[in-house]
Amino acid sequence: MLKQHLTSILGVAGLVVLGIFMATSCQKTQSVTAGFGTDTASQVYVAPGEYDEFYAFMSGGFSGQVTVHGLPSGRLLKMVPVFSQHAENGWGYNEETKGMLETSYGFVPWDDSHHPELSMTNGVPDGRWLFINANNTPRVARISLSTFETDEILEIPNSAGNHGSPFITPDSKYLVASTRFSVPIPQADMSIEEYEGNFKGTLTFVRADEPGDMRIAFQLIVPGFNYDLAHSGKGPSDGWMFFTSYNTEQASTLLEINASQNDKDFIAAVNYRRAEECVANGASRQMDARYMHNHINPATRIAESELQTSVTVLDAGACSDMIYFLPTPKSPHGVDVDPTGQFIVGGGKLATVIPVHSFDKMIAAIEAENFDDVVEGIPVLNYEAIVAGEVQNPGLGPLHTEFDGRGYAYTTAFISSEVVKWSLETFEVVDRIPVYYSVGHLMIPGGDSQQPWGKYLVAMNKITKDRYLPTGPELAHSAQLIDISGDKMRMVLDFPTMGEPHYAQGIAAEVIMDQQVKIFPLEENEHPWAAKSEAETGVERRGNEVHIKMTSIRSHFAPDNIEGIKVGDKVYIHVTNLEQDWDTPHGLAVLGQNTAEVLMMPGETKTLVWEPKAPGVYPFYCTDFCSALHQEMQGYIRVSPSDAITPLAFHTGN
Ligand code: K7E
Ligand code: CUA
Repeated sequence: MLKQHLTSILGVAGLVVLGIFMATSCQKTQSVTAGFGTDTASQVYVAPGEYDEFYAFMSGGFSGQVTVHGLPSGRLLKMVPVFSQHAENGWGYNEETKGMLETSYGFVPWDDSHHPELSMTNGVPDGRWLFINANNTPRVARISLSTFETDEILEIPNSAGNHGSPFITPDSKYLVASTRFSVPIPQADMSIEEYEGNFKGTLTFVRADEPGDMRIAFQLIVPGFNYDLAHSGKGPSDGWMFFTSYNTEQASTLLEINASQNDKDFIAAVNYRRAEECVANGASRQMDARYMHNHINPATRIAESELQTSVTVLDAGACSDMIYFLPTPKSPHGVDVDPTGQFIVGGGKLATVIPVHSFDKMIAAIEAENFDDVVEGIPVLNYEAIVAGEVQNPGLGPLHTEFDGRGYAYTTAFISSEVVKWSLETFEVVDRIPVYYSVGHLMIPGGDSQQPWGKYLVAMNKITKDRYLPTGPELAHSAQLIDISGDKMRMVLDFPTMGEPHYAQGIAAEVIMDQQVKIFPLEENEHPWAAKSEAETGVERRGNEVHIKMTSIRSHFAPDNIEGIKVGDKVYIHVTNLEQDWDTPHGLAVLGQNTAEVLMMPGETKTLVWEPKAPGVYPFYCTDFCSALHQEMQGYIRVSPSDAITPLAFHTGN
């Protein structure tokens, strides 16, 4: 993304300018750090044993995952695997979770995740779920905030680069997914030169409020621009969704120049209740499409994948009064709606101002049919008629805006490496603070909702340079915590992050800390190979497949001595963790296995597949230091030649 941003925002000449700018920025570090005193230190200090006030969910960017940090300390609490295999707990490696990474393209072990999004009730983050997008192979995922585990992934068909996603409505009914790249829809072998008019974009509305049952309500087929980001309306603008677009030039090559021609691109304003009506009235059509829906069955805790074969599409021209283009300077990136729902802020990355559209004026312009143009059946509203104001001197390269709930907006400026604070009343900049360096998104807990917790702001920077001890060519990305509780912003902490966090979301810890699942009740475990007591353990041969039903409890496995396995066998070791105490996982690993460990939470069954290659005696052991006798938690499996007649035998104890 950095490279995209750099080239798209700056072009080659601009990169040179940025280089000079960064050199000067770097010199500022000294004076800034010099201003830190004990007040600042105590503000972010969370004493041993104490809890942070906020959870921050940071996207893992090209790691494909999500990390959870505490604020204000910045401490890393957890990494939640989502779109990428994660050897630490076997996510995407073991039999139970492999299915979560199935797509219409087959098994995909990686993705690039940008935007975490908390579920909301009445426009306020409610702590039920976190959603996140996969950019490369278009998907959206649901993470439960009771288990901090991914339990559902839906692929998005007719999309290519699921960037503008998964922004959610105030009631969590829908999340959206807009395609960054326009492509032929349906896909077709076509000359790239035939882009204009033939390539299309899609804006997808996914039903999100029923866990385990995410599904596509409808997809809008829209002109072949690049759709970038989105945000839902709220309050008066509830029922509308706003999507930025760039490359309204419909260029297919050298976009840094060719997609930077128009002074204004568009924010697409979609009245999705009108879209619902059109679908209900039969204006939509069913289209063949292949996409996967994966979810973890809560009873077995095994991923179930289902290929979907049809999607409801609605051509923008087939539904009047549904979609309007708001002209917005220039190649806008973020679109953010203030807590009152009245102002729609465009992050025009090549613009010299921050355009702020008024929702009321937009409605008035629609009613007055104050249109400048019609593009592929979509009215383009008159800019002067809808703009509430333009923030002057907002910094160079404005990208993203969040809000404090006290009448101020905060916008990141990528090129000038700063956060600017401006008034939603006067549209004047009231404060600015340098950040280090090249900030992308920013996050205020609840800062895109109707009720921000307007105490802290996290700037997520693309370039780290001299902020930490150097670690070779690749440096950790840098997040910076800014206190926004007073008139003046104050930088209070740097903390490194994983992958490349684009966006993040935050929520008061008290909203979710008491809903945590501590164990999975054994009696509710419906895994077909669960052993709910040591009496239920055993070994079963089915031709070349051997299934071992094993249990783990501090501090032994049962069985822990197994014989009768042969070279050429495919051995499924199903381990049920019999513990029913919080924070007592066990792990399992076997010498020479070609996969990751499995890590079983209390009450859960996980399956490790092992195909022994040569005769011998193979130890296995518990990988998670679970008790004083953890190091005793081990066993042996004897492997005989393929033609041996070693009988199947297993035991624990003598
Ligand atoms: Cu990097 Cu939201 Cu993908 Cu902006 S995005 S920074
Ligand atoms: Cu079980 Cu270590």
